[in-house]
Amino acid sequence: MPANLPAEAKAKWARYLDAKTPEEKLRALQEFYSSIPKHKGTENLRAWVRRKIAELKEEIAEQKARRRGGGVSFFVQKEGAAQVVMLGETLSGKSTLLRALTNAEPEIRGVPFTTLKPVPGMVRYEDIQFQLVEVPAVVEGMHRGAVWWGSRVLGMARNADLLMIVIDLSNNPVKQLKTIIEELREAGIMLRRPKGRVVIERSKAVPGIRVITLGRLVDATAADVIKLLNSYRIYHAIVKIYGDATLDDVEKAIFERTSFKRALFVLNKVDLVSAPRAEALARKIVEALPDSDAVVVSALKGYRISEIPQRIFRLSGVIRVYTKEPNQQKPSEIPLILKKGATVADAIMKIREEFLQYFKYARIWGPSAKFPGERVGLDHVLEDGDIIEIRTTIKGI
Ligand SMILES: Nc1nc2c(ncn2[C@@H]2O[C@H](COP(=O)(O)OP(=O)(O)OP(=O)(O)O)[C@@H](O)[C@H]2O)c(=O)[nH]1
Ligand SMILES: [Mg+2]
Repeated sequence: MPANLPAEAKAKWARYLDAKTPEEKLRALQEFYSSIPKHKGTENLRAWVRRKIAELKEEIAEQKARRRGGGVSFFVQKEGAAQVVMLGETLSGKSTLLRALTNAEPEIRGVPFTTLKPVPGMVRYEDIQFQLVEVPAVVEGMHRGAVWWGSRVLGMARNADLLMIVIDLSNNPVKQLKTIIEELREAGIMLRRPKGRVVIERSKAVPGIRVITLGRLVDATAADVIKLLNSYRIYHAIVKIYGDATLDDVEKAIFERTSFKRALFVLNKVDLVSAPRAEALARKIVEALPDSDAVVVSALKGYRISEIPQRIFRLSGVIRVYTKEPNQQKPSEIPLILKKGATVADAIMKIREEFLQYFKYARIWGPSAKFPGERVGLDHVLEDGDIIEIRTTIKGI
């Protein structure tokens, strides 16, 4: 970028966003692609759209195969607070870990490429659960079709909330790390956070466009952001700005191209190697990728496996917020799952979007409250463990 797309292309993009079925999306995206002018500024965008088109084609082919009753389905419905996709070379111990952490029972045979379709399981952490999904092994060159599952696995990684990267310490771990990071990079999945980040949540319930600046807009005003979004025919959305973001970053966010992922590196089979060297490697990984985490384990012996759920929770960036009815003492037992940085408005969107229009104020108990029962507005940022009570102008609520 900057892409400086003509109005025609922007209109086509709007049509893609409104498309419902994969077939409609594919058609709209192909039309969008042909309306993008070819120059240096649109190179990345065009590459990204081509990738998206290829993925949609696969999704459609997979659906067809499923309807005929054949083919392997790669779609795993998200469950729990976040979906964690396990990536690793074959025999790194993904299935052994999945068995140790969840109730899933994937096959373990000690033979390469034993797992050839996604296997999900649930990991519990305190009062929430995460979904862990083992997928077929990472292979060098998979992004350009070295194996048939290549783009499907990478697609699942892009769709994941968090990655778990499993490394076999006993078999040239540095090479495995390089291969996996390179395959991800080629697929547009970055493990390093960009300087600024923009999240656009489209919702018809939002009256107009709300720009929430949690960081800084470097080269533009909120009015510029609204103008840009309107030029893409986006009229109802919450735009969140983190870090130092530019108008370019906002435009990238329109195309959902920021696919930064956090990863938990699980360095497995420490029972076969020197533990201090393994720990040194773990430290090096976190130094190089400060948004990631690394832990040294033995899935076979159960060594330090119990640390994994908490590390997943910390990396997932989810917070738990408990709702309370006015005039009641006890909050809900099941928490609302929100993202770190979520506001009262986000919590309301999860509970009942219509409440946004009738919102009066919220009361907060817990970590984000200055004092128990503090009255706050829609922009108040919530924290893990908060209790929230919502007051609206609707009688009795
Ligand atoms: N010594 C040792 N062996 C392990 C450990 N974890 C897994 N293994 C062994 O490594 C082999 C492969 O384990 P799997 O869990 O099947 O590996 P995978 O990554 O799921 O492999 P694919 O599904 O084929 O990609 C099996 O023989 C396991 O018993 C460990 O911590 N230590
Ligand atoms: Mg396996």
